[in-house]
Amino acid sequence: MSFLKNKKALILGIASNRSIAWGIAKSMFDNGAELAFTYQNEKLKSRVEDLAKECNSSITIECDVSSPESIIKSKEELIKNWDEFDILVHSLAFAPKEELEGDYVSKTTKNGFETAHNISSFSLLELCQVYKSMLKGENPSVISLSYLGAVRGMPNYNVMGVAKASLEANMRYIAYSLGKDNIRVNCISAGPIKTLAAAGISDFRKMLDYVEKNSPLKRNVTIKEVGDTASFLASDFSSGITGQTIYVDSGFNIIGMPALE
Ligand code: NAD
Ligand code: 0WE
Repeated sequence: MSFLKNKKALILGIASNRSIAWGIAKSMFDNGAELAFTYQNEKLKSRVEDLAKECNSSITIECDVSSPESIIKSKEELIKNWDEFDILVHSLAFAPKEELEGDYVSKTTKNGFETAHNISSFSLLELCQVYKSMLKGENPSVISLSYLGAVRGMPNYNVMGVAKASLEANMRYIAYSLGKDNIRVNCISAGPIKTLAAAGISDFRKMLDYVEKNSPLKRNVTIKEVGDTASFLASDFSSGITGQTIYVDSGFNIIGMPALE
């Protein structure tokens, strides 16, 4: 299939071949899109270059969303390769590690709250502000990644849950604003997946087991499944969809009670 033929996608958020952004890149490439990638810092550069090669891409650009200058520089680099593009994938989040364990009220700091919101939510708006003038295809699409902790209380997810609630509301306001430019903006709320961002999170294995036991599909989701949904949201097949949070979570978000046996 090549329903993304003639579309160009900029992918932010690859840290390894387990990254959700890599599942998205692979799916979009397999469906015919042309890709460009950003990496957060020098440490991730060669890894992203190697993965870009697997998608026949040599466009890899540094972009640290904590720095407004870095975002602007990334656009100046991209424009050397592309006049315009169709798809922007925002697959990144960060909160200081200490904030992702223990009791929310006791442990959350002003600095942790600010960092989580800046990196995980505000960055989506800033990227849209900077890249809006280049998002000029037939049906441009912006996609971000969220998690159920945005709308439900969860152990340990803490300030990241509040930042994801902000991300989802931010996504809706950006969708409202950019609709007149025919740019669609949506989130995918993914179930838990063992990526670098999940490494070292205490009890992550228990969360995967809980989803396997209690979700309607009785299993966890893969980065390929998240990637294929992102391909749909990037494609002309979803041209009437904007401002939505789509769950790719084996149906876990709909359950009312854990399995009884
Ligand atoms: P990952 O560690 O592979 O990716 C996180 C990415 O964020 C990394 O590439 C990292 O470089 C990037 N990043 C962090 N701070 C940055 C900054 N200042 N500037 C630029 N990039 C920065 O982990 P992942 O699980 O693939 O996470 C991708 C997205 O998916 C995140 O938004 C995460 O919240 C979301 N998500 C993850 C899960 C899960 O269980 N893994 C579930 C639902 C949603
Ligand atoms: O969004 C996430 C994780 C995002 C994340 C991960 C880290 C780990 C390393 C943000 N910041 C950091 N900071 C670090 O220093 N997920 C949806 C995965 C995740 O993380 C959890 C989860 C789940 C699920 C943390 C606690 C509880 C559940």
